[in-house]
Amino acid sequence: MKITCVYLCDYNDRDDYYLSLMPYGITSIAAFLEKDGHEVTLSNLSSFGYSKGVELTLKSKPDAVAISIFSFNRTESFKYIKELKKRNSKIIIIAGGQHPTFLSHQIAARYPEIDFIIKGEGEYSLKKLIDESFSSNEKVVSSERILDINTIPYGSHFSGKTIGVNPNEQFKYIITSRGCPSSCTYCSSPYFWKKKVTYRSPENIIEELKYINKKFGIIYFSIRDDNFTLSKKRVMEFCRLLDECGIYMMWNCQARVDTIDEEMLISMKKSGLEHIQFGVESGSEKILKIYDKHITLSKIKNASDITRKVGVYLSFYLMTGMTGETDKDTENTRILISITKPHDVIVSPVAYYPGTKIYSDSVKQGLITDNIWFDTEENGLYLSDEHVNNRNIKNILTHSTKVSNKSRYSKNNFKIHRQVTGNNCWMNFIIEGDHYYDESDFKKASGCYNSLLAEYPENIWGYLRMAELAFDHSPEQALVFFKKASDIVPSYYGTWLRIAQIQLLNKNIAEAKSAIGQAMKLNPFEPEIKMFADKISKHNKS
Ligand code: B12
Ligand code: SF4
Repeated sequence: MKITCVYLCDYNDRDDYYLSLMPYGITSIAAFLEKDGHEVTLSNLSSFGYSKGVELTLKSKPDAVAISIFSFNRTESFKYIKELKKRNSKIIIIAGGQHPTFLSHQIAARYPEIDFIIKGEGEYSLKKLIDESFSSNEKVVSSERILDINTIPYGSHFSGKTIGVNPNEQFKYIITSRGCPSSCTYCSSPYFWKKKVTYRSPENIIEELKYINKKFGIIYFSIRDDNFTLSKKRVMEFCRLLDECGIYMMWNCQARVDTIDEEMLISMKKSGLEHIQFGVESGSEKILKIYDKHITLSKIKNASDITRKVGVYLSFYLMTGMTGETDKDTENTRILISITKPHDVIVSPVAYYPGTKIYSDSVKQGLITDNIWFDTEENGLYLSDEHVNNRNIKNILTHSTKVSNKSRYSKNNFKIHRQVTGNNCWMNFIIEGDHYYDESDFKKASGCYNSLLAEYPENIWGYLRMAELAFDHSPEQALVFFKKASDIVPSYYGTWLRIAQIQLLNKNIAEAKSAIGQAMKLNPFEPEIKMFADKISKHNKS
């Protein structure tokens, strides 16, 4: 069967990096259906808008369209669905994802254009519908949890036709587990995954990393699990294998502050962890209790201290605008930032999402009804008014910038990092070298990167950093380093772009053209590559 797997964000958000990215779930569904023998197109229509998106979809003549809907892209998605059905009523439309899972019956009643709504984990339920040629009389289908997620292909393994998908960006976000045992009141994960966690094995994750490294030249990845550090045993084995396989990818992940310890963080850093994001949410115990977060300020401080001691960049997710939150609570968040010294913070206003306790409590109390999702086209529906949220966000961000400027890692920190991790940790050289680079102390930076290469001659990051250091004053030397980097990971587009730039500086037009052609082949989506390719072609003509 011909199936198109679709995602599109609101057209106004088309330039927002995160909103315009395809969610992992729909890529997983596409890879699964492809493995099952179907002709699948993976279609990210975010940059086209619903109307052009429909045109593009019709061109590939699908029998069925599977669309992933979140709350923030519901309006554009529903417009797309209506238009698609109007243009070709024979196409079967199946909707799934977080938003339809929790509002299935309301959506089914309002959108007769949708043939089926699948609640929960979609792979096998969708397969069943297809295998039965969509003969089910039930419009809303519930899914069973997949017990062994190692048996399904990972999203990046999809090899069919794509529209609007940049694999270099898309597939660097990976999911290694599904679900979370906690029950924070603002999050829909506990209801969606019923608090049951399923894990991919460390071997399975490493296989994906080797694959994306080789095929797409991805050298930095991001683990987006609800809480990657939930199982210490799994994390330790993952880090051991990643370290052992010698691909030297840098990475980041998100975690709860109560599920990390020093030993784990050391292993993570040694395997390439650069940056950890903790779900901290607030510096007020009162607000943390309202969120049912089950963490304390002392746990937050402890996790932050360990992170700074081991020498990984520390980042907090924070929220503001909870009902009952006062200026005193915001002040407590500022105090927490001063004490814990995160390198960066991300602050979001508390939003209603279906499937969260905050949402169902507000419905029960009669404060809102499910109609809010249909009566307004707003992407985000927030608990507090915009003015208060914006003021608090600005307040916290301004403070955090001041703190992070003062609390960058310094010489003393580096000494401790080396003591804690031991000498065999390549990330120490990177973090230390980058610090000196930012301070314009190029001699010291070069010392760090050189030491890295002396110990790890196959580490691409060492060559990339040395090349950047040499770029302005010694392009010839930079070229040597970039060429070495391209030998290690030939499919990384960034190296080819830089090689092209140096070749143009050296007036080697043919070499510049060849290198930019290579970069363009590897990543035709990158604006800088396109611009440079245009520049070279103009150069040729003149
Ligand atoms: C990873 C993640 C991200 C990553 C996404 C990276 C990527 N390329 O995937 C990043 C950091 C970019 C991100 C950003 C945002 N996120 Co986010 N994110 C998550 C998180 C933690 C995991 C999602 C995930 O991949 N899960 C694993 C996969 C396998 O599950 P899944 O996506 O749900 O897909 C399965 C099912 O839903 C279903 N399914 C999905 N689509 C379809 C379609 C069909 C046809 C069928 C049959 C089935 C089906 O089958 C899939 C496979 O089993 C969830 C929380 C959670 N636990 O789900 C929040 C979550 C999805 N994010 C959320 C939000 C709000 C956002 C942002 C808007 C935040 C912001 N303000 O910028 C942006 C939006 C970006 C985007 N395009 O999604 C909300 C969405 C709430 C809602 N109702 O809309 C969630 C649920 C967190 C929450 N608040 O509770 N996010
Ligand atoms: S916010 Fe994080 S820890 Fe809390 S329930 Fe959601 S995924 Fe789990």
